[in-house]
Amino acid sequence: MDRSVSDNDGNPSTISLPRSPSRLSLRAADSAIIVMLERMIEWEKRRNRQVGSRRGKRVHAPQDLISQMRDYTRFLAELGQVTAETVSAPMGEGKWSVHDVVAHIMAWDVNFLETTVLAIEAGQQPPIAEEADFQAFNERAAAVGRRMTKEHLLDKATRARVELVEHLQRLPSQAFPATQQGATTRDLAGFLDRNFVSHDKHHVDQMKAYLAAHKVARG
Ligand code: NI
Repeated sequence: MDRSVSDNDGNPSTISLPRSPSRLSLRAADSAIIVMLERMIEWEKRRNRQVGSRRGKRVHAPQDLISQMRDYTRFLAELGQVTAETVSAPMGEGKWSVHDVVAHIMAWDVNFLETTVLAIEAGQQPPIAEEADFQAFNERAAAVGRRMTKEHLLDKATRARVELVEHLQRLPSQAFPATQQGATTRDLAGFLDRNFVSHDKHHVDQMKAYLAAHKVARG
């Protein structure tokens, strides 16, 4: 027997509803949807592979972003080897300490997981703010951090980043380039690049420069 005929006749996945169109036309509709979904998935994959410039706007592969976000925990592990004195000393006149910056990044990790990632995971479309570095929030984060020992802070900061990364990994790939609804919204991938990958790099470069200059103080 011809295979295609047997597939058409006996496919158990054929949906039969009362007063539905014929089985054949339902199957045709199913196939059309499957073809369309396959095209969308292919398009999505191609788009995600493109890391670079498109009309001046960078397009990011979610897995690259997530793995770069995970890399931050390696820096935190290195800080375990630095004395608490070096970590808690201001990096310059009137500047934050390494301790403050770690508390700052941790606060954004926790905030972003709670306000945005968990909501997307639950099928909602939370607004993604364009700018996430607010003075009051940052002051509060630094103050909270100063109540913790270096070890406690590094432990909490590491857990916060690991948890954020784990939740991001659970999101479907289509959550990343999708523009979320809201007045001042951006796509999740662009947001992760600016407010996590680039933000991490900005602060880690600062902290590494400071630590390199204070190598003598390493314990
Ligand atoms: Ni910052």
